[in-house]
Amino acid sequence: MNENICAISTALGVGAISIIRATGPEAIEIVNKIFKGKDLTKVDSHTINYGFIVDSKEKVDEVLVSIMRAPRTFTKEDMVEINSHGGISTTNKILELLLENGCRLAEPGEFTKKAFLNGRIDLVEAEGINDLIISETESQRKFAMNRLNGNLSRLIKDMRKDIMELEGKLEVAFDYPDEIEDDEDLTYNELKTTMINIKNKLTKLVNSYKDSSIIKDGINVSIVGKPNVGKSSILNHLLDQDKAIVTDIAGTTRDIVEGTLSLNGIKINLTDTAGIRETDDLVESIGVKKSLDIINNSDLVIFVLNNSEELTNEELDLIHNTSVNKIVFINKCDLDSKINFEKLNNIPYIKGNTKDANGLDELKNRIIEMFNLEKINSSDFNYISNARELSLVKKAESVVSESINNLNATLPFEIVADDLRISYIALGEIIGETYNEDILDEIFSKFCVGK
Ligand SMILES: Nc1nc2c(ncn2[C@@H]2O[C@H](COP(=O)(O)OP(=O)(O)OP(=O)(O)O)[C@@H](O)[C@H]2O)c(=O)[nH]1
Ligand SMILES: [Mg+2]
Repeated sequence: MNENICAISTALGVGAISIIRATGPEAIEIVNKIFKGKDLTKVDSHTINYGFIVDSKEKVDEVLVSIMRAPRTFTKEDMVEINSHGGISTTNKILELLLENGCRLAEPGEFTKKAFLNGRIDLVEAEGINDLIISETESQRKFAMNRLNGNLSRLIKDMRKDIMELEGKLEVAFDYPDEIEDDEDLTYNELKTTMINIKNKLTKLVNSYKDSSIIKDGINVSIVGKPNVGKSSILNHLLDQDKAIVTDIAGTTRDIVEGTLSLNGIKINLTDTAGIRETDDLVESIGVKKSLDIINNSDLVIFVLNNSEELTNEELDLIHNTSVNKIVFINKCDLDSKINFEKLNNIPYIKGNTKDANGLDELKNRIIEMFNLEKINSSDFNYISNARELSLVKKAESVVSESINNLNATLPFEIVADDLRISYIALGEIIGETYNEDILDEIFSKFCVGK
């Protein structure tokens, strides 16, 4: 923990500025050894200092060095940030000098790990930092900021406080049963109400996991149908770019074509597929197999039909036999229709054409409705975000449910209190009140080096 670590914190490449960071009890002394300018060991905390990084006497770069002394820093240890000119060789050279002078190369996320171990942030907030760094959409950013701001941590801490109080009351009741009658506050009903309240909050968190996966990973949408119905044209329109090749030759798309768009701030991972048909062409048949596989890995399938051709049994079978969410898009509605709509058997459809971009807004709105994207985007973003948190919240939820049952069954207060303690510990694990090294390693290994 007390080691001095360093890393390049900006992306390594050609850029105006790079930041090389160091933290630890001797971080300032180490940087001072390779700095020509003021004596950094004597400057005030939270100052930016102009000078040069030097190797023996040779100037390596002209830099600005931020000095931040413990404990008012990200890691709660002394911290130095060197703003150098960007570029691969200068940045690497400065890192090399820090390594030669006593720093060790930081592991991924090690700065944040120090911040956690030194009690500056909890685990939920730490994960929020990484979520923020990797966020691509507006809702991913809001979601990450909510964690980083400590809103989810507060919710969990409040629940733990309620559980602790409840446990205290139950223990009093167990130790001094006579006092129950005298103490108006301590009635079964009140205890039960508090426990049900906690249980409801936990259930809400468990249910939030679905929405948080949508925010974090986006929605996988595939565009599927016979050759030449206009799948690639639809992809290009939705992405607003000419990503996939469009021709009037059936079998143009042979491999998948992917792109992303944002709907209500949520990432939509769109996949255009090879038109599905029987074919002797080896390459095309592999593409067709891929198309069929993709259907089952999608959150939503857009089945495209050609308005100017009759519906085939293969198309109907595919639509009816697909169990994932689906939207039927009848394309080429600028042409005369040959579709027998009755055969669709009440499956809802959208009519449109890509020539005038008709029906595509309706298609987007249907996706927004189907996945409740408006609600997700206007919610409080107090969601749990990964399998670790989900399993711990589920554990707490089931134990609280169990203790409500035990209270109903008038089991001894001691048993109810024991169960509540288990839920208290499980919630504590989410914020890192208790942890083991493996869990920390797993969490921080996903971070960038230098964060
Ligand atoms: N009239 C009309 N033609 C369209 C429409 N949408 C696409 N097309 C034309 O239909 C042909 C096939 O379009 P694509 O988008 O390549 O069709 P696809 O389904 O991707 O075809 P494959 O990749 O072969 O499976 C092209 O000539 C398009 O210009 C439409 O709404 N109306
Ligand atoms: Mg195509």
